[in-house]
Amino acid sequence: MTLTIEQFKEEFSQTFEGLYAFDLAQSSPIQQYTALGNFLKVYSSDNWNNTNQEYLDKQVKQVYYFSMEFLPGRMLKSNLLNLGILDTVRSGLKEMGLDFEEIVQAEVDPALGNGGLGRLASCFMDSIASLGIPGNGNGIRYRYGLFQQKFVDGYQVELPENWLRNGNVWEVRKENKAVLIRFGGQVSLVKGAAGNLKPVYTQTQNILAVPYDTGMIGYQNEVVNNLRLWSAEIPPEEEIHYHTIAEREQVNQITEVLYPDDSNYEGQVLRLRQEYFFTSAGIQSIVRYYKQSGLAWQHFPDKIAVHINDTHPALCIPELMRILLDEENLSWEQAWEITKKTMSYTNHTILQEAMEKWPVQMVQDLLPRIYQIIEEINHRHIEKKLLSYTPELTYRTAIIADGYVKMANLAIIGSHSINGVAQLHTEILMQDTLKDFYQMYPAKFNNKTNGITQRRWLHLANEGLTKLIDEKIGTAWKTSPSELKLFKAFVNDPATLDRLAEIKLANKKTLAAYIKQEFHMKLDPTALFDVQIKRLHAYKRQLLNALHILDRYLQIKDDPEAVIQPRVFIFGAKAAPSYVYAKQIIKLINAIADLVNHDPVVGDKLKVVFVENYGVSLAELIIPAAEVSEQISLAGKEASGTSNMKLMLNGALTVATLDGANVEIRDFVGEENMFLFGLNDQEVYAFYENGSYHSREIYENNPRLHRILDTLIDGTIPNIETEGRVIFDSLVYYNDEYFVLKDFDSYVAAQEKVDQLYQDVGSWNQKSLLNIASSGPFSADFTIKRYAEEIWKTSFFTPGAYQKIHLTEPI
Ligand code: 26W
Repeated sequence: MTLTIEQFKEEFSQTFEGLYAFDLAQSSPIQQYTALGNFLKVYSSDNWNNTNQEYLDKQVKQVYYFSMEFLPGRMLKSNLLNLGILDTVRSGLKEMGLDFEEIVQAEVDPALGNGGLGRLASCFMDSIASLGIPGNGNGIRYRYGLFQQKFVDGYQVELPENWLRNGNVWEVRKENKAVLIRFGGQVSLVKGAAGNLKPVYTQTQNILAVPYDTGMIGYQNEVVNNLRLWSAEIPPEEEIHYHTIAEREQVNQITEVLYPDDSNYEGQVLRLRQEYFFTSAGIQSIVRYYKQSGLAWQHFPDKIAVHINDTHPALCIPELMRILLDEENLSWEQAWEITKKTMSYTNHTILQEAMEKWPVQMVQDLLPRIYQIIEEINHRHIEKKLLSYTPELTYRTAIIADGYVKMANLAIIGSHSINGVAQLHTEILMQDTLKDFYQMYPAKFNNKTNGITQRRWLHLANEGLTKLIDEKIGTAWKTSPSELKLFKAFVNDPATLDRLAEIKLANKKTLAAYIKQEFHMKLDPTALFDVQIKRLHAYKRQLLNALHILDRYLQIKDDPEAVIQPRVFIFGAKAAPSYVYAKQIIKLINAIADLVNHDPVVGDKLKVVFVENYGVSLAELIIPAAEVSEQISLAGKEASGTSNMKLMLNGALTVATLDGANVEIRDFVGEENMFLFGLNDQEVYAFYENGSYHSREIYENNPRLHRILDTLIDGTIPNIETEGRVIFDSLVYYNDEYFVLKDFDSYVAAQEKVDQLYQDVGSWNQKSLLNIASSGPFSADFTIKRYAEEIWKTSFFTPGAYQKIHLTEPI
């Protein structure tokens, strides 16, 4: 199916008129965008329908990726690209006198996630569809996304994100596919006709889960998969029972807002309601779908794979058990076999404070039947494992212990596969965090290093670089990411290196223009652009970056004449609203920015920009302009990281600890092409074990650092009386939990090397090119291929079209 510019103009105009019944010339960008979205929905509807139909007809195995979070970013451009009509539509709109970029910007970026976990889920959706894997996303249609961040006097303020204000063109409400979810009440087991026990529920609260489906369009392969997000409503037949506003509100609340926390577990019942709501809805709809096939239950795992993205959807396990036992009358043994074979789980964090565990009483009250099933799973697990393992070890793996239901333990016991998200992370899980389970189930453990989609993060975000790469090595890298390595052949080609530098400069200018417009700050685009973009968390050590900035500031003040490489430090980060320390770090960085940016002695030598409201769209603007990528978490803490991969793909050089996927980045690009520093994870563990780290000694014995730290409390930085003191104390008197002071000297040394290398323009560009050329292995296409082959056992089924993705494993 090819679309000519003329056809597009004609059909688009018709769509517009049909929707709005007035002249296109009078329309707003939001209306133009809405019409274009509608046009695309119709344009891709055959593919969507055919994909569904073929999956059904051929009874192929399908994967369901359950995730509390998705961060798809704006979809217009990527849908156009994937449908192969980006250029046609762009030209058509131009001929019609419309501004394509303005239309693109009119789309809201749906912030239905916190950070890495949610964005990974969306990169995976792109790769799953692009590889032609029968796969579906399953999540929550939050009425409000992650808060909008504003800075007021340097403090983070959170505003509601009403992303559905102008509707959502991509979704299709399917009220005919709704399912009922039961909460609370009492459950008793009564003997059924066949002699088996059947639960009888009384006084439950019934909620309707209504699905909204969005097509996940594969890259030029005619595949359109499905992302299904659930919304909570009062069941029509029960309207009569909901008298008060408060009662009605309680229902809406379930899918009202995303929990804005990605690091601190809060045992709130509303979150547990959300988790059960979307897992039950998803599992019920899968079972209903499967039953259409008429196949016997034992084939369920041959047709269905359910993936649990972190522990948030772990209730998939008891929910499938419930349906198989209570509604389909299977025996426990049959149901358990099927459930285990169906489920697989990814762990995304080793932070103890992020581990989900629910008070027993809460689970019992909200989900009485589910609790009974979890209890039985736990009971059988303990009984069985006591035969082969010591009681100590066995009880450490209990799902229910100390008055809590431990979700990671449930996810592990109920799945056939458990994976970490980078080699080092998986190693830490096996050797430390989950070592008891690793001893019990070594074969369940495996690694799947994260990846990112090169189509959004290079092709769409960085058209200049895409054009250069296409010219040099052809376009195959879009579907065969390992081809990017061919770009290495140009490492000694001055013309290519010059072009690379020109493209980077152009991207820096674009970013500078945005920053000028939005934040009224003027940046010198020839300064070095240094970027740290990720959620704000102490372990990610934005503070280390801040201390280094202060170090530079003091040097400039000491010797204003000294020649120094001008640098712009760019931060993007949201802090969880309840995470006081993280918010204090934001205030500190904003205060440093205020001080530094307005000091005439400093001028262009040093600028600090903290962009407001960081998210996918801003990332698309910042990443192509980045020259240095800050990946400076304390070793052993960052499960993988994915901004590291996106920045590398766009030619930034990485300053990094050996943490998460940085280790593999080092393996592929070589340590001579990045700037490593700091303790490694073993050294950190050794300090934990022997308790020999004393940050105060560093403060006392390191004059340079002493002076920097004093600026936090001596008035050098205005308006941070409280924050400066708290942060100072955490570093000096509370023993610096994340070893910021310990790693400071080696961090500064690495940064000095950055400056030196930047003087050598040719070498810098060569390393930048090598980073781009070495980033193919971090394509989500590879990651997904490994999930599909090794965990889900799904086929690479492509309805109608020729399978376009060619994945030769990178070396
Ligand atoms: C409080 C409940 C909770 C706990 C953990 C909510 C969300 C989480 C997530 C696991 C946090 C998260 O996003 N983790 C990140 O996952 C990325 C994708 O695998 C990794 O690249 C990051 O290193 C990891 O921090």
